[in-house]
Amino acid sequence: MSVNIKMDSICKPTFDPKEHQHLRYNPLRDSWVLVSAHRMKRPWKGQVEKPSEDNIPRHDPNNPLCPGSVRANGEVNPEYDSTFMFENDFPALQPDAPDPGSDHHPLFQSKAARGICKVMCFHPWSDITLPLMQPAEIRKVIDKWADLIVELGAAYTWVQIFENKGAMMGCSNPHPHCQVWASNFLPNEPTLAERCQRDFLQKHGEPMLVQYARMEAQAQVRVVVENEHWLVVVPYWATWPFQTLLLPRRHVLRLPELTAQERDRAPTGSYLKEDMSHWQLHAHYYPPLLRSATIRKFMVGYEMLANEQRDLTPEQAAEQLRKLGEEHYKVKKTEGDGGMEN
Ligand code: H2U
Repeated sequence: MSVNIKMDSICKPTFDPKEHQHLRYNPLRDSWVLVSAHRMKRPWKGQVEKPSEDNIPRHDPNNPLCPGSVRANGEVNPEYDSTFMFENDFPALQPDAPDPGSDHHPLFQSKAARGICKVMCFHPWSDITLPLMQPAEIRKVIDKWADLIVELGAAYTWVQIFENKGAMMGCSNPHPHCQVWASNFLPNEPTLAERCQRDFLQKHGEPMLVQYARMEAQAQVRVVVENEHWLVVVPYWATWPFQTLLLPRRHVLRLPELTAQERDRAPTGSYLKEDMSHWQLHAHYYPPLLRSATIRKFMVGYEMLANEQRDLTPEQAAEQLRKLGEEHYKVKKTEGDGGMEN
């Protein structure tokens, strides 16, 4: 017997998350992700993306999101000098779609989906993105988001604010903008996050993401950047290699509750009418990258058919992101010629 124990301890190396695959639990989705960091060692023979476009004109009269341009529906945009919002001319959700009725076979169910889709331009220039905008300009965007949550949240169950950024992620237009889709139903992801956070509060007596932010702030292993009010971490359960989660340090249900100071750096939000003390405002960032700005992560065979999987640990990703520093890559590039005119 004693020989066997000895053999065991000789043969089995101690667990190292960077070397040994393991599963991690995502408490917001009640699902597991397979972490196999040793796969980063494999040589890359796959697709290499083109670097993102650098020569975007500041103003293009043919771009329907620019000030003064004509949009697809024939309307002319005002000569806006800050944010600008309009109803999406190709909305996925409309307020008045007819009800398909509810008398359906269990295998062929459908129900009414109603809502509204808006597009919000962040800035009059096409060659700028949120990280390159001035804090006062970003603050206007955040205030507008908070107003939208109040306005649309009064009529709709869920208001989703999102930015599809870059051609790699299907963004149809380089002009800095986000979309806002408000729906009369709770979409799948918020439904999961809602149930998981409600259950967590019941079981553990504290909102999940409030406890999580505190523990990550203490551990300082997955924190990418933090300030007095906010924390950005690569979540313990991240699926995308460089996925990050933005969390307030205090308990905040919704975007409109943020103080002026907090709004100087804040994300999107949620709006539900019932008791939501289990909920915590948070924003997800899902860069589609695997190893660098030009090698992307494809969610394919195993991820589609079996389980989400990642190739480096969240701790390694956080370390890489921390090392990048705060200077925007475009500012670095143009340092020689005076940096971005902004
Ligand atoms: P994306 O780049 O994330 O696709 O967003 C641009 C949105 O702008 C897109 O949803 C809308 C598209 O429908 N749009 C208009 O509503 N009118 C236009 O004239 C051009 C684009």
